[in-house]
Amino acid sequence: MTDGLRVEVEGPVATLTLDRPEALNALTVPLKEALLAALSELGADRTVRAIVLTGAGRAFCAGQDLAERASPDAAPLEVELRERYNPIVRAMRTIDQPIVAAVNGVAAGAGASLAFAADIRIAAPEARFVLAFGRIGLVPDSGATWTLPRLVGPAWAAELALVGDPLDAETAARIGLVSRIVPAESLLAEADRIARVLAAGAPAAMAATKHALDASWSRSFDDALDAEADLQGRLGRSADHAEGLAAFREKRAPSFDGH
Ligand code: T3D
Repeated sequence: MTDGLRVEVEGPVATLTLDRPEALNALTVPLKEALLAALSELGADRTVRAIVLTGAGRAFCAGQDLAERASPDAAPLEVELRERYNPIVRAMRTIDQPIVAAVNGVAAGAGASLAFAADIRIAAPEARFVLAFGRIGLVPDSGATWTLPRLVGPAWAAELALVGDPLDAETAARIGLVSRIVPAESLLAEADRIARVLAAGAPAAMAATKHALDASWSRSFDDALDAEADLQGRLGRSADHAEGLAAFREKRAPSFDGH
């Protein structure tokens, strides 16, 4: 445990639990620093192949800790964003491992932005997303103005960001913000199962897929076709591709070692 973050690594899957349930896992400076450090360390650890992000207690994350923000010592907002929030969500998008957000309860403000920055989101029926920024006179941040329209399209992004009504899990699933709803008692087990499926994939292919999906937003169709051909050429020469083909021929599960 470090400053409100629990890091558990079991084989190829790391689970990061935001663990300040008394404040709905609101983000303090120590928690943000611990989260960034954990993402950086795990991102560099080739034995970790997938990451689960979740919250302890009844919330996923209530965003910035507002008690800390009220302190006269708090950094100006733009500094806090540039030095802490942005590096966290940037790390989530740039590390090679896919991240599964298990949204166990309310995800508000930058807590929602963290969920949006994951690769896959699953939610408990109790989950809700609150773009709480407007209520306190701020804009969506920590990447939400970029991630949200890409996840749900411009119409729902505008409704969520401007109207700001809480979005329940069922509606979140209907509009594609979460892939599925899982009973609370099995949410973490399901997130772990998905993470282990991801972890069993060829790591270079997983990473290339994650980054190609992100890059697609700033590419033309022709550029995406070119990029796919380049990636396929590189991956097609990999030992993991040969292993995948051999496993198919031999009717067994592949064992990818990342080469
Ligand atoms: O540095 C920067 O500021 C820049 C970055 C900004 C990004 C942001 O995240 S801005 C948005 C900050 N977050 C919010 O505005 C959300 C505030 N919280 C809420 O609106 C509500 O708490 C929730 C909708 C999340 C949940 O409502 P509810 O009714 O389920 O719970 P509650 O009773 O409001 O909260 C329970 C406890 O958690 C309560 O403490 P208490 O009274 O039991 O001692 C409450 O104060 C605490 N809590 C909830 N959110 C925060 C928090 N404590 C600190 N910071 C919070 N964000």
